[in-house]
Amino acid sequence: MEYKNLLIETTDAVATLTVNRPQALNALNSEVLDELGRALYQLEYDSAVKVVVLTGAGEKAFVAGADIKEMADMSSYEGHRFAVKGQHVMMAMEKMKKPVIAAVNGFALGGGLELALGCDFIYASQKAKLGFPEVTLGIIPGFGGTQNLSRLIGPNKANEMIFTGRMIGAEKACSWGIVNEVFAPEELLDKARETAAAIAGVGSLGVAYAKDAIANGLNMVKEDGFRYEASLFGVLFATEDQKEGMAAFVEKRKAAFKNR
Ligand code: CO8
Repeated sequence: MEYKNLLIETTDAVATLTVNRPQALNALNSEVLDELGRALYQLEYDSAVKVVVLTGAGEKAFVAGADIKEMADMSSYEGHRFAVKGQHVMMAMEKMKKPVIAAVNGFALGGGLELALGCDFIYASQKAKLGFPEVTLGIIPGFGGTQNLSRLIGPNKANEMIFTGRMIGAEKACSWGIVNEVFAPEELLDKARETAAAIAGVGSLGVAYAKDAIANGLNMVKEDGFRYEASLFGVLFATEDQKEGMAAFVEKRKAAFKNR
C-alpha cells in the first residue's frame, strides 16, 4: 500500500512505522491520521509482522502535535470530528493484537504525545521533549490524552502537565512512569527494535491475549478483571501453542510456536 506521509519497513517480523512529514515536524493532519488508520489495519493483518515500532522522521520530532494550521479555522463540529478521527487511531492501537512500541526521538507534543501514549509502551531518546501545550492554544488534548495520561501516571502529575502546558524532558518522563527507558539518540531505534524482536520471538498468541487482558481489564472493576483474565487463560489451553510451549519446556528445547 502506498502512503504519502508514512514509511513502513519490515525486518524479521518487526515493522517500523515512521510518520514522515518532517517539514511540519510530523504534525498530524487529517491525511496523516487517515493513513495511520489504514497502516495499522494493514500491519495487523500482515502475517509477516508480529510487533510494530512507531517513530517520527528527522532529527527533531517524534510528532509535534495535531496540525495547528489545519485546526485553526475549524468549526466546533469539525473540531469534534477531528478529535474523534484521532481517537480512532489511538483505539486502533489499543485494540490491535500486535504490540506497538513508541520510539520517541524528539518532540512529542499534544497529539504527538497522545499518539505515543496510545502505544503499548514508550522508549525515548535523551533529546525527547514531551508535553501537552493545548491550553496555550485555547484547547485541551483531544486524542485521548486527558484519559490515557491520567490513567497512566495518576491525575496529579497529569493535571500539572496539562494545566501548565509545559514540556518535560525524557528523564523526568521516565521517572514519572510515562517512558519506560531512555536511550542515546543514536541507540533509540535499535533498542526499540531489539525489544520488539524479543517480543516477536515468543508466542504471539500469548502476547495478544496478555495485551487484551491488560487493556480491557483496566476498564473493569478488579474482580471482573480477574474473571476476564481467567477466561482468556482458559482459552489459551485450547491452543496448539500452549501444548507446544509447555512440551518444549519439559523437553528442554526452544518452542516452535505456530500462532494457533
Ligand atoms: N502543526 C502544524 N505545523 C507545525 C506544528 C504543528 N503542531 N509543529 C510544528 N509545525 C511546523 C511549523 O509551523 C514550521 O513550519 P514552517 O517552517 O512552514 O513555518 C515547522 O513545523 C518547523 O517548526 P518550527 O519552526 O516551529 O520549529 P522550532 O524548532 O522553532 O520549534 C516546536 C519546535 C517547539 C515543536 C514548535 O514547532 C511548536 O511549538 N510546535 C507546536 C507544538 C504544539 O503546540 N503542539 C500541540 C498542537 S495541539 C494538539 O496536538 C491537539 C491534539 C488534539 C486535537 C483535538 C482535535 C480538535
